[in-house]
Amino acid sequence: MSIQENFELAKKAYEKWGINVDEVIETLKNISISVHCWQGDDIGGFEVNPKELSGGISVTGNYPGKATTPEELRADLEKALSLIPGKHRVNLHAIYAETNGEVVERDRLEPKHFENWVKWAKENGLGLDYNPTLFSHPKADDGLTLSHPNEEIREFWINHCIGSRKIGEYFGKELDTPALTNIWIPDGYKDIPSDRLTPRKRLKESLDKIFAVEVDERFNLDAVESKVFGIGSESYVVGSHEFYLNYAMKNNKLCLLDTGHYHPTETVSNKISSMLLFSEKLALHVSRPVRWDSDHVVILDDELKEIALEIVRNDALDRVIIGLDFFDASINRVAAWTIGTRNMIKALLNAMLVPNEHLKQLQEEGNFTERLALMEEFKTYPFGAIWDYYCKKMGVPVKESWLEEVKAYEQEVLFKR
Ligand code: RNT
Ligand code: ZN
Repeated sequence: MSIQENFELAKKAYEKWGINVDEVIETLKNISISVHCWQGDDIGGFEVNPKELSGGISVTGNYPGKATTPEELRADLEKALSLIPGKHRVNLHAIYAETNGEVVERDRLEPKHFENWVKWAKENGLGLDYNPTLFSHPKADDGLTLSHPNEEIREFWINHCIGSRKIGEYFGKELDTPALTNIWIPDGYKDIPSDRLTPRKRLKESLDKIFAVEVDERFNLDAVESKVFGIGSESYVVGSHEFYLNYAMKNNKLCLLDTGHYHPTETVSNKISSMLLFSEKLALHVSRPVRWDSDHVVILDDELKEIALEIVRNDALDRVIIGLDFFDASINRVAAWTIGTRNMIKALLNAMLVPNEHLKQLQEEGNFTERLALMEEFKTYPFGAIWDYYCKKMGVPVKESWLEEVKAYEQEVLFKR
């Protein structure tokens, strides 16, 4: 049976439940995922004197072919994006600035250092998002940045974050879609602190200074990302969930929830509705923690499906900014992007192909038997047939055929590096 025939049959099955498949496809087309550039080069970046990755995060593996120049990284991203249906965004970090061989300290970075990225984004119809880089730097060697006891160090990072918001604003203006500028810091202690309050007070003051600078919200949105622990900050993280949740609420900033940054039995899917009741917008870093915040490639697992369901059933597609955050150097990096991003889109499609209103109603009526029965039955509805049709319609490879393109690219480009 052809893709079209399979699609027609599947469509009928969904239509029985009042799901308008054509509408679902139109909606899906307009959802942009923010694809993180750092999967392409193991969070290396292009600084003139690059420092080893620090900040308690880690990339393992040495699969050949990683991008070592901006041109290579953009080419690899283009390849991956050509295998992913829809129009998306690319998420940059400050270390991906292009300074023409000149050493430019991070607190001196300006929009001009990202001109090539913006030009490329325009050519490819992409939006851009941004992150200041507060790790892999001598001034972050103590494991403290915005909360550092030394004022000069704090000032350096404050200025870096202020400059970053302006770079975000520049992206938003140039590309006609607001950039999300997300602040994540590694600050914390390996061992039990004797004072938890003082570093948090300093972080609060630093953030106040960063956000005191006026940046146009039409072009740049500010987010803050919490964490529960990192390598070397096992006992205490300054920017904890409660810290940023309160900070964001009081100061009208976005909270960014990373799926690897909570206790193992705590899920982001269960937090989304609570966040949406109190904030207009919410940002996500969709990742896959395996035993710890390991940043594995996102797979179509129960939690990913549940996250997508929460966004869709709460009618929040335009309120949740979906970004990805994983880095695996043990497999082909273009494939990693493709697998993870296609899965995020698949999860959203799956969520739209569920009779969400009917299931809500059953719950309201206390009919938990039917709620469970239908939720389970829908797991084996022919959602793959709709996905295949969608890929075909969007002009990207259907099913696993994208793998052939990655293999060819590997032979022709990646292995020759
Ligand atoms: C680290 C955070 C952070 C980084 C990226 C590179 O635990 O998740 O978002 O992964 O900024
Ligand atoms: Zn993250």
